[in-house]
Amino acid sequence: MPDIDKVIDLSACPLGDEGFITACRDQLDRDGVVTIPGFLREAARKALVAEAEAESPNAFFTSSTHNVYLTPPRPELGAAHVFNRQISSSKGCITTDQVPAASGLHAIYGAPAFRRFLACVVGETALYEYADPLSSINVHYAAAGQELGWHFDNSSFAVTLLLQAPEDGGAFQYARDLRDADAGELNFDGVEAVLDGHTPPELLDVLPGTLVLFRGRNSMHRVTPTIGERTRILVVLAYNTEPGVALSEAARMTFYGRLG
Ligand SMILES: O=C(O)CCC(=O)C(=O)O
Ligand SMILES: [Fe+2]
Repeated sequence: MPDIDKVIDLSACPLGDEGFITACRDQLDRDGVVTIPGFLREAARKALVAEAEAESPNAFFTSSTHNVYLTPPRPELGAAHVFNRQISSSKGCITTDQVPAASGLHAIYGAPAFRRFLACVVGETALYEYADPLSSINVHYAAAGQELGWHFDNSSFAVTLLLQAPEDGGAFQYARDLRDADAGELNFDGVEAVLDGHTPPELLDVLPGTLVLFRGRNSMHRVTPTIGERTRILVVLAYNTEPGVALSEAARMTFYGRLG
C-alpha cells in the first residue's frame, strides 16, 4: 500500500491542521457540503482510474426504481402522490473486496489521520469500517445514459471522491434542507416542486480528484445522466459511528447482488 502522502495532497487537505478542520466543520454545518479540490495527487488519481477501469468488467450493474425517500410505497396515498413517485437509477458498482490490496483507496480509507480528520469534521468521536467485506469502499460507474435519480440518503453524511468525470452530464444537483427526517417532516410540496422543475436545484461543481463531504439526509440530490463515452467513476467511502456494524443483508443484496 502506498504512503498516504503519495495519494493525498496534504497541502490541499492538511489532515491534522486544527484551523483547516474547524473551517471544514463550519462549512459543513453551514452549507451541508464541503469540497476539497485537489485532494488526490494527480498521479494517484490516474492510477486509481486505471485500477477502476481494470475491475469494471466485474462490476455489479443495477437498474431500479425507487421513491425519493428510498422506502416502500404507501398505497393509501394513491399512485399519483409524490411519496409514491417512482424515480429511475442505474449504475455499476464494485466493493471493498474487489479493490486491489495495494490500492491507494485502502491506504486512504484506513489511515488513522484521515479517519480522525473526518470524525472531527462530521462531529463524531470516532469512525469505524463496516464489519462486512463489501460496504466500506465502493466504486460507482455511470456509463452513457446511466444516472442516480433524486433521493435523500439514509446515512447522515457521505464521503465521495470523483476519479473521472464524463464528457458531459453527470452533474451533482441538490436541494438543501428540503425535509427534516428526525422531525418526520417529509415536505411533499417542496419535493414535488423540485421534481417538477418549479424549484431549480443547486449545482455542485466538482473536478476529478476532489473530496466531497455531503449531508444528504435532508438535502435531496441526484446525479444527471452521463453523456458521452467516458464513464463517470466515483468512490464512496462509508463509515459507521459504532464498531462491528455490517450493512443489512437486504441492502447488500440490492446494491451488490451478494452478501460477501
Ligand atoms: O455519485 C455521487 O456523486 C453521489 C452519490 C450518492 O448520492 C449516493 O451514493 O447516495
Ligand atoms: Fe446520495
